[in-house]
Amino acid sequence: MKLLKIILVLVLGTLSFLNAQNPLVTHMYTADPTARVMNGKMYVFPSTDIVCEEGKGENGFCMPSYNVFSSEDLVNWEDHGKIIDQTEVPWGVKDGFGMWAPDCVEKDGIYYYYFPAPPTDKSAFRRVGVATATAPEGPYTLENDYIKGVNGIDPNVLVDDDGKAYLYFGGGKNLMVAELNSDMKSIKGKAKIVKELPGKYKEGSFVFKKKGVYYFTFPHDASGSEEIAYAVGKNPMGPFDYKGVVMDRFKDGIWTNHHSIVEFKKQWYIFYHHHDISNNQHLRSMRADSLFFDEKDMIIKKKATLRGVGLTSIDKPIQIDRYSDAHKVKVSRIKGDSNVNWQLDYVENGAWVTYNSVDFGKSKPKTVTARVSSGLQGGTIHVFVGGERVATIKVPNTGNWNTWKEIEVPVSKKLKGVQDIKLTFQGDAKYVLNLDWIKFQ
Ligand code: FUB
Repeated sequence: MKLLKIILVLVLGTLSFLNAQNPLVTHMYTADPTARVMNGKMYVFPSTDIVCEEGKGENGFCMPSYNVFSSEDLVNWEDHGKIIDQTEVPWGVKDGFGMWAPDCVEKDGIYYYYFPAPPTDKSAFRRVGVATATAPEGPYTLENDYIKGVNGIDPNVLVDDDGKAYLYFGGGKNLMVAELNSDMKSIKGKAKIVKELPGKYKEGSFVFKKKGVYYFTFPHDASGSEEIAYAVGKNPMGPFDYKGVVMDRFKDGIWTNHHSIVEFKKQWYIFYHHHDISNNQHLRSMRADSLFFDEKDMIIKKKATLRGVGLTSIDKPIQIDRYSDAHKVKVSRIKGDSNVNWQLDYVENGAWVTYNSVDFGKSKPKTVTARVSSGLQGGTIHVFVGGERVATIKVPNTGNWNTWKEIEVPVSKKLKGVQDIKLTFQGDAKYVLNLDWIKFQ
């Protein structure tokens, strides 16, 4: 089986193993990522966005199925493929395209996958179903019916330290909670409203526990698109005390955000989504960023980044357009490139860009190459590693802004270990160059 997998990977190449900053994968659209540490690896259970056929889906979303991804380093992601398709859900509309945000938890060696779907009995907008497996990547066996008494979207499950489990769900003015029975497939009594949360639209609850405190986090449309907010409490059923915003709302044409928060190898992360690849709010891509707590264990508000998480090794080009911070640059997709590929576009004189956590290992590269274009007189790129200038790249006019050249220059210092990179750009014209990537060799 393992050999077959290796052969498949070799044949399919980057389709199965993907090198990521943000977004995490680029070969398909992935939204609503629920990240879980399972068997020492990070698994992500997102939903899938596809382009809607006329008249299909709801609210502009067409979401037919679920894939599972995993990673050991949060950089190389393996796509384990599709685990559930809408056509297989016994109680679900076979062409509803309404497989919205899912969750998966492990209890006593069984993986319970919770997902919303439109029911054929039309009893609700969404019902929540369960599927079980003995491994996170499946195969999953679907239950014949949805969970009775659960009516809404975005299921999220917390398995508490005492073995009790709680199901959070819903979207709208109210979010709901119910204790799960020990079968993990039915609820105890009636679901109740999680009170004390701010008004206006909320959805996508994600509850985690840290040092005995329950963090109830949720996307919340407080003013025009969703910010991720949170409240804390001492009981998984509430009450919760509203604390503030975890991630500000996007203001660039995407209304949703949907997240999960997880600790992995002593670092906390927030997984969420944006419309990086498509610039279309119905075709989203999952992302991750590091998350930090203050000395009182309150969440420090996170600014979404392109750089994302993990160390970038130098054995591949560094996609510098996924920067940590930047000044006077903009990012756009490279026209005519069949892969999903971005560039720093029309970089201005005086611009700079930083890219953190590049792992040079012991490689001590001798040169750095930049893939550049310029329709004007070009300019100069100064390359700084660990605060020290190590190379200067002179970029000529390459013919036009879409004619790319790779320019290689020597590196003046022995580079090793994990370092932050900074590039500065100078030229005589306002617009100096376009930059696709840099590579150390
Ligand atoms: O992805 C469809 C819906 O959009 C999710 O269920 C919500 O949380 C929002 O992300």
